[in-house]
Amino acid sequence: MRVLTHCCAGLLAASLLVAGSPAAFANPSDHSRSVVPDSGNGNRQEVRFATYNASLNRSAPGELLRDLGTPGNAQARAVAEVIQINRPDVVLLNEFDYVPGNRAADLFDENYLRVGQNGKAPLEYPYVYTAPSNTGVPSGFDLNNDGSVGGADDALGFGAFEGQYGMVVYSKYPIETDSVRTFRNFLWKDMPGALLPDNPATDAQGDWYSTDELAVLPLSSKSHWDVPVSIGGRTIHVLASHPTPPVFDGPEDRNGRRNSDEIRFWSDYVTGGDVASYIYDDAGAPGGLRRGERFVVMGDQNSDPRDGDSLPDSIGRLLGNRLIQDPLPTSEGATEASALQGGANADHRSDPAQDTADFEDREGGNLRVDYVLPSRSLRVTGSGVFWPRAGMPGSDLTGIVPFPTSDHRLVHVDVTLNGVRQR
Ligand SMILES: [Ca+2]
Ligand SMILES: [Ca+2]
Ligand SMILES: [Ca+2]
Ligand SMILES: [Ca+2]
Repeated sequence: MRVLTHCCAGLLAASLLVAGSPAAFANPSDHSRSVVPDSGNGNRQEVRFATYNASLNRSAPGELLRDLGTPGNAQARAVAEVIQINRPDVVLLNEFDYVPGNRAADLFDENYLRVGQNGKAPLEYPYVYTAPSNTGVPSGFDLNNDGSVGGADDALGFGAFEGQYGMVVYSKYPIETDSVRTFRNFLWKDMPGALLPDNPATDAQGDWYSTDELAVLPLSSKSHWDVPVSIGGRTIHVLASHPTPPVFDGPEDRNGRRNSDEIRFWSDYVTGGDVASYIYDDAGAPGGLRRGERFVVMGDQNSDPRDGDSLPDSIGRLLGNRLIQDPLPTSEGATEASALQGGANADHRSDPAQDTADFEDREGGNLRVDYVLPSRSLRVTGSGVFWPRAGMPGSDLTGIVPFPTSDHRLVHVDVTLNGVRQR
């Protein structure tokens, strides 16, 4: 199943869940990342960041709420087990339908993450952030130029209903809710050099979208969020998004072009200064990150560095930003799957060990699309993709079509912070 990924932007809708102690670790692998006394000032703290396109999207409004309302949904249980095995401190879930009032996000926490799945230790995330998505919001225009107005393809972001394919951040550390910035409403046309698509049937250039359409069309197919997380007195900006897949369009490549610019947004944002001066958030505040801020770009970017259908250099521009480091997470399962599944995988140029999604293999093949990219100011101590080889523990959770969890795999990166305040 090639699941679409389009996501959101929006109102500040973080909620503080049950105020359990973030330090109440319940698993040996958690202890390995707990506070360690440092020889100098303060302490050393290891923090695991993860991104996971969990495919917890449904085909109609209300369905996810119903599935998460009880602890018995098989897919949600398997997704929670994957998270409990990997035990991230901060995790972004893509393809998680947004329900106003954070209801779906809260139910997944309460009925799944806080319940030990299949013998795994429960997880407590006292902090969660989610917000509305552009997916499924009617634009009022014929954005796909098929002669009629309405439906998933004419929405501000592809989606059958408002909030479909949304996203959510769970954190063991406090989210600085008052400082969250969202970029759901930033207009695509306001990005300098925007790759606006062309209608090949007309002489005019860059005219796939009319002036009236460009006046309402956001850059973000879902949303772009800057979610600051406070860890021992240090702030790390979690930069979350889910650019549109670069497919499901025509020769004009409107989705490929939007995908590329959605990724470029974060490169400009972390560069800051004049490069980011065109950016404005949903509250009207201009600009990008200040120099020296720590950050982690996370999410399903729907772009492989060398394979697949995204525009050349889409993810490459982000990976090549001198402020960003790429820990190159890998798994043994991805290498095995590429060889076993063959087809398009045989012609791929990217190292199959870095693939993070198991897509169809006739034309597309498996790709690296899910990323955790820390700022160079953070010290990386580990990384990985949760994709066990067939028959190994956990392989029943990744599986093959039809997937028990998702066609994507959880990606994690560990960083060490020095000189943090003891909690
Ligand atoms: Ca249409
Ligand atoms: Ca034209
Ligand atoms: Ca495949
Ligand atoms: Ca591949």
